[in-house]
Amino acid sequence: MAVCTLAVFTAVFVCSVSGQFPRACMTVDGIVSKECCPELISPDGQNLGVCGENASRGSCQDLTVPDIPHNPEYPFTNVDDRERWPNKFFNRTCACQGNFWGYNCGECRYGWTGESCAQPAPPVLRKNIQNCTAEERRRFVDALDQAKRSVHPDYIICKEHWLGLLGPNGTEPQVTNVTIYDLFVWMHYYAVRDTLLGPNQPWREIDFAHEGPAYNTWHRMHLLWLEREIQKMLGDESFALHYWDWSVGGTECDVCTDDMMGARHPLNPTALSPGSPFSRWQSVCMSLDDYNRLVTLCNGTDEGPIFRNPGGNVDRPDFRTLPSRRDVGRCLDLPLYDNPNWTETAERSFRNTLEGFDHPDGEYDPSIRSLHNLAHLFLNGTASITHASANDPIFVLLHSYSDAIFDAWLVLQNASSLVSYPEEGAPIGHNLNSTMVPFFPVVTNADVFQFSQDIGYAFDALPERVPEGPSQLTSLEIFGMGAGAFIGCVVCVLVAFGIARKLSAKRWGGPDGKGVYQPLLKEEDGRGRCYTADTTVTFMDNDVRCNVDRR
Ligand SMILES: [Cu+2]
Repeated sequence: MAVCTLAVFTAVFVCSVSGQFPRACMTVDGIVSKECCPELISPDGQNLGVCGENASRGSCQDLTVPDIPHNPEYPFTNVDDRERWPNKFFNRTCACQGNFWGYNCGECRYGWTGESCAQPAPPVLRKNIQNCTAEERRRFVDALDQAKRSVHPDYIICKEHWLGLLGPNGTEPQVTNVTIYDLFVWMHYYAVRDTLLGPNQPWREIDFAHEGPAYNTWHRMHLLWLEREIQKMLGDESFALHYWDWSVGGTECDVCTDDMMGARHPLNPTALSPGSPFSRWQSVCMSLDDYNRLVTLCNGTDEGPIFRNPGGNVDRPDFRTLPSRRDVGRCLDLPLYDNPNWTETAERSFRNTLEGFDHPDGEYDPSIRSLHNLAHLFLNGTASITHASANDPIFVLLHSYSDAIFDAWLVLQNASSLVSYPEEGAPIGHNLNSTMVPFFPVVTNADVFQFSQDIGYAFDALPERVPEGPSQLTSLEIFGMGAGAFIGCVVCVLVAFGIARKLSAKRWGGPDGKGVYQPLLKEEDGRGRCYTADTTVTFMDNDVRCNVDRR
């Protein structure tokens, strides 16, 4: 039921109501009928019918999200409006055909373009912001700033969590406008927030975006969403987010400069420099405790400036240094995507290690915060508060790099299938085919467990495994290794010479006889996508070239 009454709200919510949905569906009729199937109007003003039906784009159909068994950490049923997302709100939505997509089938699926969405889209290129020109950085900063100021044309948020989504008289949906960037922040808060069992009775053991297998897929979708919204805002399909390689900064936030994410304020160590537009940004969705106390939701109002004090946490020296390249390399070596019990205590889990609850080599340690978690905590401010972290625009760059590590892992571990991604038993919302809260139209975790280039973007470079570096060794060890290597080489040459003489008719091959070069996955699949670790990707106008380096 989308319409709650006081009688219904007793000890347990039967129908808490909130979410981010198309403006077109948040009418009294839409909310009561639980149907969200808006008409599609073409750019030249033609009415293409409900879900673009007249143009064979889609049709209005039942959407029943299955109740996939999740782990018992969340013990309730029908208490939280995010369960079986988005069925508590809508159970009839547009089902789009082929590669059409969107709440009214007005867009293409990620990775596709063209009038009939039949052409593979050339991946947009996400670059290391340190390698961007001054002009590229300016464009990126301006785009974020514009998104912070532009009201979202199509989506609105509900500003009440329960009783009275339709207002006191049942005739006035309690919804409000939100800017594009603030909706990005709100979605993160909404996925993270507690279940509200009653005034000041939050159930905290729930998080649809963290501490489970969906960590990577959820944040990937979150960034994809923002990237596309900015593309639409700018009218530029080639716009790409960038990333911050946080594995090289050591004790410095090297993107905290006024031409990137904002320098430190000269007089206030926890504020942003007035030379950055981000110093004028206001945070939203900060007051989680108040929302819990009042049983309400973040309504998108301003709650003070962003604060940040990179490396400045004097109480926690272990949070004063960023993760290292070696840490990234070690986590890329973990072959399993995730491991039971698929939470923040999972051991030898690539996901849990990248998320930062394990040591970089995969060993679980409740006291450790590494990789992604450490990068957040290093920033020591708004970006370190889970439910509010997306307010600091550095979140975009930080997660974009986490996503690059995920992509590198997919390539390196030859993860062409969903190996070790649980189909059930993960925390609520984290199973493979669970719909991700609060994306609408619905997207499952499986939908984005793919190579980035299959869903429309690529990175200028992927993080790599790091061999044990000579910097870790003493000079005596280096000398010893050098001498050993020399002797080893001499022995090898002699042995090889002997074998070559014996087998002079045979070509040098790998154990399977096919040669030593083995692509991890197919090199190209007809869409111009490049998969192997030894591949460099060149972007030329609308063309992608794969150059395979056969070392
Ligand atoms: Cu997050």
